Parts: sequence; C-alpha cells; structure tokens
Amino acid sequence: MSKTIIVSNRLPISLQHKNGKFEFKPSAGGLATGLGSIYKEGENIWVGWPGNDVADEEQRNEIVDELKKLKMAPVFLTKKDVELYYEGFSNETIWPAFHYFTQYINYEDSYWEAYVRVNQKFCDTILAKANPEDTIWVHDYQLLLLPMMLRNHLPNATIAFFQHIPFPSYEIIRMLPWRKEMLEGMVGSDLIGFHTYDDMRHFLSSVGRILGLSNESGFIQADNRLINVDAFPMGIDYEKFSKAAESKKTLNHVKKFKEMLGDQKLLITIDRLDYSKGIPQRIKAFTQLLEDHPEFHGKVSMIMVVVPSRDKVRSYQVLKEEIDTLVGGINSKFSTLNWVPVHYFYRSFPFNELSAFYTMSDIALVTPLRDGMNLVCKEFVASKTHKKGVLILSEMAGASKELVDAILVNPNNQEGVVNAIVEALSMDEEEQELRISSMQSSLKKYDIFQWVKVFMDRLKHVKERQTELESK
Ligand code: GDG
Repeated sequence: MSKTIIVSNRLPISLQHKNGKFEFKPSAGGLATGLGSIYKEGENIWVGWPGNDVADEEQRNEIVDELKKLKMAPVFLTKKDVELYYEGFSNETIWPAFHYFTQYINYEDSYWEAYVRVNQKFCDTILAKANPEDTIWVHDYQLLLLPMMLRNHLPNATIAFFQHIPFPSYEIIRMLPWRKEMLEGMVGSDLIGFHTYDDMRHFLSSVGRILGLSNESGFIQADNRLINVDAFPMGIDYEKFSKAAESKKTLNHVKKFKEMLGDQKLLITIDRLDYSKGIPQRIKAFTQLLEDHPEFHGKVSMIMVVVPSRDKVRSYQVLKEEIDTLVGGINSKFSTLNWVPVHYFYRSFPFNELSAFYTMSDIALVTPLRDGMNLVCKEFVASKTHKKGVLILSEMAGASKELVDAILVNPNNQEGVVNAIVEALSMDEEEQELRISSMQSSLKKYDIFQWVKVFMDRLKHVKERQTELESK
C-alpha cells in the first residue's frame, strides 16, 4: 500500500536537552495542525530536522525510536550543516533574494555545497522509508533540490512541493549563480504550489527563460512528465482562534491586561525578527503619527511583539539594534508617567496571551515589506468574534490578495501608513463590522484543513492526468 510522506526542514516538534536527557516539545504552528490530519494516519510519516544537535550515536538511536512512535523520522544535522545550509544558504542567500533584499544576499560556494549535501541527506532518509508509489509532499525553500533528487530514484512516486515564501521576479532569480540547479530541483515535482498568483507567474517565467520549459495554463511538459504549477493561498485554523477568543483563559488575560493598560486604543503588531517584516518603518510611522497628532497622546499605544529569530545572522543582529534604538527614541520622546507609546516585547508568548492580544486590540498593523502570505493578519481577523476591529495590511503581503476589506497600505509610504492609522482610529463600528464579517467569511471557508484538502485533491488529479497521457 502506498503512503504519504511530509517533508520539511523542521519536524513539528522540537528536541530539547534537559539535564543530559532529551524531550520533545510539540509545535502548535498552523502547518503542523493542518498536516496533522495527514501524517498521523495509517503508515504516513513526517521527515525533518528535530532542531537540535545530537552527536552521540546511542542517543540518536534512542531519538529515532521515540520519534517513530510519533510517526516522525529525523534527519540529523551537524553544527556545520546548520551553519552553512540553514543559517547560510537558506537564510543568507535564498531568504534575502526571494524577499527582494538583494543587498543582503551572501554568495558563498561553501553555503551552496552544504545546501546540496543536506538536501541529499534528506533524500537518503526518505529513500530508506519510501516505496516506489508513495506520495511525498516537500515544504519550502530549504529543500528546493529535493524533488528532483527523489524523482531520480523514484520515477513513479507522486511528488509535490509548496513554497511558503514569495517567488521573486526572473530579474532576481537570474542573479543567483545556482539558479538553474535550483529550478531543476523544483521541477522534479508533479505539483508546485505558491501562496499567490504573482509568485506562480514569476516561477513560470523563470522556468521558461532559464530552463527553456514553456507552460500552458500552468501545466509544464518536461521529460514526458506533466507538472502543474498553481496558487494555493494558505489558511489558518480559524476555529482555534475564534474559540480561543471567547475562552475563559483568554478572557482572564484580557481583563488583567486591560486593567494594567487603562482605557486607551490599542494597536497590535506581531512578527518574527526579520527585515522583511518592515518593523523599523512601522515604528517610524507610529512616531510620525504622534508627532502630527498630539490629540492621540495618552490615548493610543502599540503592543509590539518581536519573536527572536535567526539571531546568529549578522543582518538580524543589526536589525535588532535598530529596533531597540527606535523604540527607545519614541518612548523617551513621548512617554509620560502614566502612558508609554510602545510596549515592546522581544520574546514569544503562550498561545492564550497571544489570543488575548488579538482579542483586546482595536487595530492590527501588519506592514511587511514582503511576505509570502502572513498568518498574523488572518489570526487577528479570526479572533474578532465581536466583529470590532480594523486590519491595516501591507499590499506586499500575500494575504492582501484575499483580505481586500482591510485598509491596504504601501509600507514604504510612511504618510500613507499614518493616514491609515488615523482612518482606523476613527472608523465607525458599522463599517468595522462589515469589513471584519466579510473577511471572516472567506477565512472560515478557506481554512488550513481546506487548504490541505484542495492541494491533495489537485495532486491526485495531476497524477491521474499524467497516467491518462501516458496510456495514449
Ligand atoms: C512563513 C512566511 C507565511 C508569532 N508570535 C507568537 C506566535 N506567533 C505565530 C503567529 C503565526 C506565526 O507565528 C507567524 O506566521 P507568519 O505567517 O506571520 O510568518 P512567518 O513565520 O514568516 O512564516 C509567511 C508562513 O510561512 C506560512 O506559509 O505566511 O509569509 O514568511 O501563526 O501566531 N505564536 C505564539 N506566541 C507568539 O508570541 N504562540
């Protein structure tokens, strides 16, 4: 019988060392939840890196056995692998390039060599588990080479790839010395998915110009194989957020937080530390708002959660310092003894506290300079069970293609963002309700479970079409 193998850089757990022992902490992320309905069934498994270095052979074997019970198979990475493949090629080469931050691209042959080597490690782990007719769904930019590596060994397998970050214009892709190999890796798949139509068009254009493969309505004919490319905008676990917003746990936090903050309008911003998220630009816009509108002093404040991320990469350390300085600047300029403009947290929060932030905030300010999708804005909307609240959303986030009832802004236009905040602060409740309800109805319908279903149904359809063509 054939099975399905999910593959991602990280397993949906993290391995933590405690007093010489290890333990597993499950991930509560949206992808882990959505794909849970797949890998937990039958013989299916999830393959990925457990997120920690394990040098001891005996301990590795123990981890393999423990993970087997959770239906997972680990790919162990050495410290050097993590440094060169993950922090290096994935996060210092692909990430900046694909988010249009060409000034941060690091062109390092040693990074590329490690990227090839680690993609091969993933391939070897999968080959040890896979049957020729299995379905393998590979996730994200750390594993672009894997689909073709697998295809070379498993010509009849059903292989899919989904990219969670943007796919940039050909003008960016052509800058990368390894562009041909990267695209060749991806086209080992039967189905390739992106969050948006624009990402899909960019990919097809690069495949046409670099690999010479043309397409007809998103179908590429390569080496007698048919490859389908399309947009599958990822949803969230809608019910989880809407239920949490009315749960006792969340409401207790809301009550406690509101008592501390007093009666004022709240803006929420939540991101991983990343230059693609436009955090400094957002603080500058909020600073301008307070400079231009003294009537808001003491009446509006921003809760800014920045989740630590990639802190070994130099550009992220520089960004952190810039944010610290900007927050110091705005708070020292405007704070009074009973009001602070920006409540800045450089850490992550437990789920119900995050839910409380969404629930109690009047406005979400989601202004990335580039984002594949952005789930924070969707989670904010899902948490507004009382229908009050305003979403300000960057046109550069994939989510802006769906959430057209948000106030859409260009994050590089500071004046525009300031005006959007003023508009949001003065929006009447009727309009808030109309906009939130409309966004909620599409998010509810197209949630993470529907996303998985639509993607898997399409994969099946593509495979059937291939079989039909082969038999002609
Ligand atoms: C990549 C792409 C694409 C954040 N702070 C806390 C916390 N979070 C959770 C949020 C949300 C997730 O982290 C962040 O997801 P995003 O989509 O906003 O951003 P990336 O991490 O950059 O994700 C992105 C995504 O992949 C999926 O394809 O949308 O474009 O860049 O779910 O809730 N969770 C908790 N505490 C926090 O403090 N518990």
